[in-house]
Amino acid sequence: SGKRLRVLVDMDGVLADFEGGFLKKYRARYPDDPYITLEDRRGFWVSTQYGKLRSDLCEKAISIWESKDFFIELEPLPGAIEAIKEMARMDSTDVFICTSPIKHYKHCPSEKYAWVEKHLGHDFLEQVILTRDKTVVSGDLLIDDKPDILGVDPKPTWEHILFTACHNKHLSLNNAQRRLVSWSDDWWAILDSKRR
Ligand code: DGP
Repeated sequence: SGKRLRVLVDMDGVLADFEGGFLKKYRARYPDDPYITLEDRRGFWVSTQYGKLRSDLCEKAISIWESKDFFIELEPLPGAIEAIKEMARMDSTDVFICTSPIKHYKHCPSEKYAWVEKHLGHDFLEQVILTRDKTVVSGDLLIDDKPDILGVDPKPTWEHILFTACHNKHLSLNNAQRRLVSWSDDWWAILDSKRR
């Protein structure tokens, strides 16, 4: 067919190691407070699980990702940079990074652009979509580690592929939902399945 494939790729937890970066900086800043290992992480919202551990830890967790340099210093996840570069080079394929900035906007949005420039190059800034509502963005696929992606459009155009992360690996999915376990997994097959 002559139609192009549009792939939306989430940033935190899919391209950038938000969870690892968070834990490292949380432990460095609050060495005497308890923490949750990545093995024990459950639920998308880090602050919710920390708040259940001890109520004051909710705001301590938030203080980490609201700090300057948190987002720019996140490490790429294994294979992520190579995969998205290869995907962007494929014929008839348009790739966009679709990411929700936190509402504390002092550092996060600019550092997300800086991260893309640092790891993917200046030209890739053309592909960045910052939105708090991914349902209004159209595409064939959305690769994202958040289990429930909701917004004003009840019927988004994309198929959500759940990218496995420490917080979602124990979840059982609906029969229909598909996963990408890591960037070593067969993402080419998922794209192929949408081309026919
Ligand atoms: P996205 O991955 O595009 O859906 O963006 C979600 C952002 O929220 C990402 O930067 C991770 C961050 N995040 C993780 N846990 C929490 C939390 O408990 N509270 C807030 N405000 N943001 C969180």
